[in-house]
Amino acid sequence: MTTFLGLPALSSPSQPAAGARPGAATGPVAGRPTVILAYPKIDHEKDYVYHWMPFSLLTLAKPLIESGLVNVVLFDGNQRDKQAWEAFLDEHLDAAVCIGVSIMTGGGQIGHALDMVHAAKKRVSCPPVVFGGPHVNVLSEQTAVHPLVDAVLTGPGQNSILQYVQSLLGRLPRRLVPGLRIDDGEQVLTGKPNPPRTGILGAYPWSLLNVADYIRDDPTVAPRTLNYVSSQGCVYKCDFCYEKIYKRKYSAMLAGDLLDDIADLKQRFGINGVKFYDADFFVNLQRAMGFCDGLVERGLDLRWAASINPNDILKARKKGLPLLERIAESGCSRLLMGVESGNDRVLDEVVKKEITREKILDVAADIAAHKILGSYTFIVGFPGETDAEVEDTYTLIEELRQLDPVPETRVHLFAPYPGVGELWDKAVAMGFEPPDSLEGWSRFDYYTSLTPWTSEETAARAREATRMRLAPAR
Ligand code: B12
Repeated sequence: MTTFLGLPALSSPSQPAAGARPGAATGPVAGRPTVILAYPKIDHEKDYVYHWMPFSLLTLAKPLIESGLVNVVLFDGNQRDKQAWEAFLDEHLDAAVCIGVSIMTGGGQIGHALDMVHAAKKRVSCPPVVFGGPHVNVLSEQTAVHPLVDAVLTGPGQNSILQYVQSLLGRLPRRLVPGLRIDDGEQVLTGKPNPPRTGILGAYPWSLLNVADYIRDDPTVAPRTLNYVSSQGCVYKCDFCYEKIYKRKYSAMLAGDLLDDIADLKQRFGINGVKFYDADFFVNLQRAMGFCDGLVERGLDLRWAASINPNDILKARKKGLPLLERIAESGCSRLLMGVESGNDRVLDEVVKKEITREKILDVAADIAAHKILGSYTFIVGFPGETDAEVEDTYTLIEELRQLDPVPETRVHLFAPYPGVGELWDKAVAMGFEPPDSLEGWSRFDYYTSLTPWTSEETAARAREATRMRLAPAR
């Protein structure tokens, strides 16, 4: 392992301090080791027009930069190609203390990750490669044993990456690194647990990326829309969902901090739309209302979109909070909601959605009455789901499409997420054979029929019922 002499003191950061306005200069400081963070390409759906920011890695970069211990550089494989990765390695590998790679299951990202690491490992100066991200959080062991992987970090990376780097620099014993797992073939080294509470997000180090590359014309939001993530985790129990790994713990930015960040982005990059990619933006109703009120009070004049659980709307009603009014007044143009099924047995027993078909229709009508575009997603092909139950989903879609504005609808095929919920066990018991290696997972495609009980006909019907306003040009 490379050793570094003359390391700067931990307490003397010269890169921006915690809470500094995002995007303040994060230029490299001479003599410091570098942490390379890599976001491998995702093979987007055909005709996909959007650009996504690697918020996972921006979140990790923050504590590293704030420590003053290392320089951080970020490579986004969704923006740059293989040749650019080679040039990036030429520039940064010699000073690198490690390469951190983020992977999620599906979308071919794992395969691209392996290609990138393979290219790095061909070079003599390649430092340890550590994997993290949603796929690692569900299959850490399988990832850790892969020959191209030196270590994995499970759980929220902002609470482990600095400690991992410190351990590489000989400043911290490995057993104190949260979520660490190293499998060198002879022994397995594990660190202390990394709890699911993620801590506060936001004030992302934007200067690690060219923000302009991520601004897009979104026909459902605004011509200059940027993505944003303001919370992690979710309090609901939906049995198919990856968010269960957070054990229903939810961490979110305060409304004021979020507004400060958004105002700053508007001022510096001229954005006029924000699309939130929080699992559920509205878990904390007071925060959500505070955000809406703040947008109006500050005169930010933005359009925005976010995901909501139908129960958030019902809870707000119970508390007498005018949630949808405020959402609409503050410029929200679109609410995305996982409806999952139109059948009450499936909603209750299979999905554990804690909602009924009748209430979904009620909530969707309320959204439409506020002139907000509803975007509803469904899943068909659950283990044990009958044809009649699937039919209920399609009749619900037809009913929803009578609303004005006519909602978007998207039908997904059920894909078992490794290790998440009873549904995974049921799927395996019913003959679903999960891949047993990273190579296998790299070919796992959520948009084709994955389970033995799902026919090509079912898949074709789901595609047909998917009606989204995707491309601005259309
Ligand atoms: C935005 C997004 C996308 C974007 C791309 C993301 C990007 N940056 O390029 C798009 C739209 C392209 C996308 C696509 C897909 N996505 Co997606 N996506 C998300 C979403 C909504 C937000 C991701 C995010 O930025 N989160 C915020 C950051 C801060 O959290 P994070 O990514 O989890 O990272 C934390 C940890 O995982 C860890 N970590 C992450 N990377 C690393 C790396 C290292 C080294 C370390 C130490 C730690 C670490 O630390 C981070 C900070 O706490 C999540 C759901 C969610 N709310 O997280 C789903 C999610 C990641 N997507 C998921 C999936 C399955 C997909 C798809 C494969 C399928 C689908 N139907 O959506 C497709 C792929 C497209 C295709 N053709 O097949 C799943 C992943 C499940 C899994 N087991 O991996 C998620 C969790 C959604 C869900 N609840 O099911 N997605």
